Amino acid sequence: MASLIPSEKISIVVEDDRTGLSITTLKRAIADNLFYNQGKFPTIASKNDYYLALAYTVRDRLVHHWLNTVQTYLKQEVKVVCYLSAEFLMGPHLNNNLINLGIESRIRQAVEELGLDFQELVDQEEEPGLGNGGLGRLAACYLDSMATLEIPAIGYGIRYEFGIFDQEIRDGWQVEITDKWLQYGNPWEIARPEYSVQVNLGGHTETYVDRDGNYRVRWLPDRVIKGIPYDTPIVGYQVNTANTLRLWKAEAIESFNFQTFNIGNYYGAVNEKIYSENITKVLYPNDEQLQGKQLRLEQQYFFVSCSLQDMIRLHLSTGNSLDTFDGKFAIQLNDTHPAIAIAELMRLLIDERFMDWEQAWSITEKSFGYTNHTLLPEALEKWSLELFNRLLPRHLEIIYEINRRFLDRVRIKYPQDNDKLARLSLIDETGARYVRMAHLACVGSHAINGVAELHTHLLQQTVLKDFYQLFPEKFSNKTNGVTPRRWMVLSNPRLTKLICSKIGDSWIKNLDELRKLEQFVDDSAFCQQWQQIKQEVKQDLAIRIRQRTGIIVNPNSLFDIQAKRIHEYKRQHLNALHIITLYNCLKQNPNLDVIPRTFIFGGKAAPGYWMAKLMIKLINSVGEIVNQDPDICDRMKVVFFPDYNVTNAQPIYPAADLSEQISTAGKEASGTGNMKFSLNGALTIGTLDGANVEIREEVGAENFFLFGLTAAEVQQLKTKGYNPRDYYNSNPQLKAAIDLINSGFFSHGDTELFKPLTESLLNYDPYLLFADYQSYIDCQKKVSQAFRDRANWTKMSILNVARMGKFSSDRAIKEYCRDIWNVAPVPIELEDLCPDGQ
Ligand code: 7GP
Repeated sequence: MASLIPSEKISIVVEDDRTGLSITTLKRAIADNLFYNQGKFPTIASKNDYYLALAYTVRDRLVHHWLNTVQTYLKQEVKVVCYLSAEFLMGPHLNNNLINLGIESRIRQAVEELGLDFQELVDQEEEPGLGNGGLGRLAACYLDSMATLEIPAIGYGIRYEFGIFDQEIRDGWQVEITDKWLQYGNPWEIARPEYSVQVNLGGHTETYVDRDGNYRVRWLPDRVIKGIPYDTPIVGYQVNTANTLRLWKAEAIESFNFQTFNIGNYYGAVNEKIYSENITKVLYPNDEQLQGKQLRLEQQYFFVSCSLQDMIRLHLSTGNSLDTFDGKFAIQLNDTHPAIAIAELMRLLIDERFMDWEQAWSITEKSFGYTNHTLLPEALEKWSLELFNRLLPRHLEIIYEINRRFLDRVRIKYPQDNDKLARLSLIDETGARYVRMAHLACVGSHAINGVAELHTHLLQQTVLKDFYQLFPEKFSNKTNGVTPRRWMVLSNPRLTKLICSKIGDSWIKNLDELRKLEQFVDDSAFCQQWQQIKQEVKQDLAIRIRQRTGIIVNPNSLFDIQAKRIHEYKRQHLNALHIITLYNCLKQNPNLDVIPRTFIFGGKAAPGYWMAKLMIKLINSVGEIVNQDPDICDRMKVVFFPDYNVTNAQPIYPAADLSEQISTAGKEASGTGNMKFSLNGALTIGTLDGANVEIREEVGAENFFLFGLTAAEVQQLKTKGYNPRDYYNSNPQLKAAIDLINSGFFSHGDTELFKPLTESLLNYDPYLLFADYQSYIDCQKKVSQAFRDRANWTKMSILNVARMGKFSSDRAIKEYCRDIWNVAPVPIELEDLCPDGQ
């Protein structure tokens, strides 16, 4: 007799709650995690409990990728990129992981079917703000690209307990609030105390003779600290690869020093613990400004030593000898912050593994690459010999020896050129004596790179000129890039959808394919959709602005945005001078027909950088007057969006019409915000600085608003003798703007408040605002004119996006792999979870 129900109709698939992807399973997994991980009934669960339950549900679904990746690397003994960086500005993980795993829509559906608001849960995540700005965010984009390109990589850094401070604006001033990002737990990391290492500090060295009669050195430290690794998976976009971000936390060797404890010195014992844990307590919130603090050098040495010991452990664990170390690791120094790694690897190989100097040096040089991120002299790291010797006595000896051998070679190449020797030396002896970290990085690396064509060129002609003459073959350029996954797919879903509907989705992994959009610039329906999307995201941002600042802005106005760290060289105050100039014009001529603009600023100032903080106050003070002036009638609004970070940046880039990239030419190494804006369809007003030069080359001069002096002209003007007061005296508009500030008009009559800023401009103006002022004002007029023709503006916007292929971090990483690291992709196969069928 035939069965009542055909058998194929009753086949039931039971999915594992940890891996299954059906909506039913996902819902059950979230409920399960809520109950068993959070220990909560739905009735009393907070939003954060739900967020954590969701995060664990997603994490479960990537563990498989992660473990297989690690296993494959170990089994195949592949060469691994070790990206050493004091900063990784990752941004929130949840959404990014969903996109890269390709499970966003399912998860959203499951969450919504549970009666929860998906966005509300996403908003619960405290972003790991373990970086200041460009340098840290670049490291994060590179991790995404390496995983996506299936490049074996480990990001090594510091697990700061407090990341970059949260910014509040009170009475127009920046106020810093501690970033307690770990307070409600971090579901993305796994502690690996079993791989802890010890790091020494202080003390002294002594020589001894080993059994074979060789002279050796040992370091007798006076402090020993434990480094504990915390691992976070970095999932590639639609590949099986999940690489590792390994961040180190400092702890005392023993939780309590029992000897001290037993003799009754309880506080002394606890103090030692506190002292050790201090090392990874807080991120230094300065970008491009050296602080020279002992704790900072301790941080640098701590994470570098932990990471190198970890690499050696990994290498030896596969049965290899250290002779082949450089064939298995490509170590990239993200600026000089980890440059002490060069001396540390030498120490580990020579003192601890008894290798001879020549072999150790050959391995070291072949392993390291060094990326420079700034030409600003105040950012070039140097450490006083006194501090260095006190903290790292053995490393100072090694650096002296590296220097002795290096200068011997220089002497042969340039006989009797003592100036050259002094300029190249790893030790600065021009005044008080210092170790020059950039010099250590150059001598100890086989590759040195800048981050944009102009920047690399200037490096070779200025700060690293002598090194370039000595080793031209070490130098190359690697123009920065940004990941289109976070900075387009995640931040701008509407535009992503439109683009995919026209050219498919392969551009997400191969950004050059955006070129295919060019064929639609004359398709009026497409242009209309493009414009419509810009309008919608501007509306979204307008709502956020109102929520955060109370300011009501008009989404039809031109959104003119400058979002980046606040710094004199980035010239947010030049932008402010334009705003004041426009304001003066409107006051003089109230019926002037102008394009309504919303000026939006975002960015943090280093807490100790007084001038940058005053720039924030100026912007807010100008806003306070302009936004409420009835004569202006909503034709101008000035907004300072507080707490600019990755989370807040995501809705900002897509909403820009105009991107402000107005640094003094020759000062911005590359910029990456410039790329994110342009990728999202903003047009750029910018100088020929950093990667602006290459962006303009790619999008076409006719689609870029250029102004200002070139780097060469800046140099000439400075050499000739620059007098900002001449510009002030001869330019009535400029004079009116400065005078209005000085009159106390923006400061409730206080004529002193902004004096430090205006006086600095009038007397020094180190970043040549006055020299570029008129050119900037004229260019802004062209912007306004161009915005009147919306159809043409939209075309320019489309062409900007279509021509951004070069600025994918995938392109940049491929160049690093080919020219510096010599590593190749390693595809990951997902093995069965239970290979033996258990
Ligand atoms: C930044 C540069 O200012 C920026 O132009 C570049 O795009 C970015 O690095 C990535 O390369 N530098 C820093 O963030 C920084 O802190 C000091 O530099 C070493």
